[in-house]
Amino acid sequence: MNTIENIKTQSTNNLTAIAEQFTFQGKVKSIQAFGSGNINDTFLVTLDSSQEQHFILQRINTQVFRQPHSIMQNMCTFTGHARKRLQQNPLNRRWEIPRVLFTKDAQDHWIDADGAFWRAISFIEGSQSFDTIRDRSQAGEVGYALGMFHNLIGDLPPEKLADTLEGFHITPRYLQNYNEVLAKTSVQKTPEVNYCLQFVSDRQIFASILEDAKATGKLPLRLMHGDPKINNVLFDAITHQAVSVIDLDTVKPGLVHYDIGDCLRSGCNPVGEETEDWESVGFDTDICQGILQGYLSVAKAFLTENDYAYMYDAIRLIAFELGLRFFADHLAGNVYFKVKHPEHNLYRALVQFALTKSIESQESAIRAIIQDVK
Ligand code: ADP
Ligand code: GN1
Ligand code: MG
Repeated sequence: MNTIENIKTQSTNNLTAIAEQFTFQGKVKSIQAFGSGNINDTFLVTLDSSQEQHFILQRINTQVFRQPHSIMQNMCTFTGHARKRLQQNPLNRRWEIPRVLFTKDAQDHWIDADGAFWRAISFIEGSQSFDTIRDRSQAGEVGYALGMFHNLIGDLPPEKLADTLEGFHITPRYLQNYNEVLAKTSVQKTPEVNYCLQFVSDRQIFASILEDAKATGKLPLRLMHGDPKINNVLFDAITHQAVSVIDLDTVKPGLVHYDIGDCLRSGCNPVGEETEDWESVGFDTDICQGILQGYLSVAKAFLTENDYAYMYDAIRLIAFELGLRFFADHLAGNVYFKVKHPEHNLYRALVQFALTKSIESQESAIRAIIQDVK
């Protein structure tokens, strides 16, 4: 099982030796586990240095990202491009692009004695991330952050970036994988499992809505972030403005709708995706309006009529898709997402399905918001 305990096996000595590969000035003072990601392992390295005092060290989960070199390639291409854009046209507010840090022998990664793949990125000082949105103004900032990200990547041709995670957000592929898992697993039919089985079965046809729109040319292939859940947006600790979008492993060709859906499904769930009280889960339309207003303050310029037409479906689909991914992983024995206990992915699935239901029950209100803000 992919438990947090068996992932965090790295001894402090080993971690220090790995961090030192990326350290040019000062000594490594401390290393602490950081963040709450479901895939990679993240550490904050503190240096005894008068210059940069921190950096982020990450072990890439190579069971998920099979070609970690192409992730680093994409990250260097995107960050270089965005930095150039900002130098040419500076913004009138703080905005940071994380820098890839290199090793002493000029590599963008380090492979340790056990074959694990490590990389380092600059730390955005004076910033913080949140698992839930606390008010309308923060919602606007989250939307602005996604819009700024799409704006900065929008003039990079999609073919400049590699596909770092084949099948990511292709909902019919997740459905196919789910059906394969079901066929080879003897499922213990608890009431919760039965509920999930029925929930997925009722939405089989809907699953292909964005892929069909892509295939028929209604939605163009663009570059996307892939994982803009709200804790991947950093806020200035003093001004509370959004200052960066991080977690760039899934920046690759795709649909901006995957990002819009993911940002809204994570931002508009005030109890957060890790709650075990799935009956309290609901989609907050006020936050939705705030996020969309912030997003469109930057993104209006590059969105088409069709883009707006598929926004509601994107919100519904990405919540459903994540529930399906969690549920399939539960059935498969927790092989993809890190878990804290054996039922963790089942609970997460129930949360996303409750959110999907809440989205479906507010379809007209959400469609009206999209019309209103566009
Ligand atoms: P994961 O893939 O595990 O989600 P992230 O790259 O999102 O990893 O990092 C986990 C957390 O660490 C983030 O939510 C954020 O709080 C913090 N973090 C990551 N990168 C940076 C950075 N460059 N500067 C400041 N904080 C960061
Ligand atoms: C994973 O790594 P993290 O926690 O930022 C997942 C996302 C999910 C998210 C749900 C590569 O993101 O797709 O939306 O968990 N990332 C990958 O919390 O699968
Ligand atoms: Mg993250």
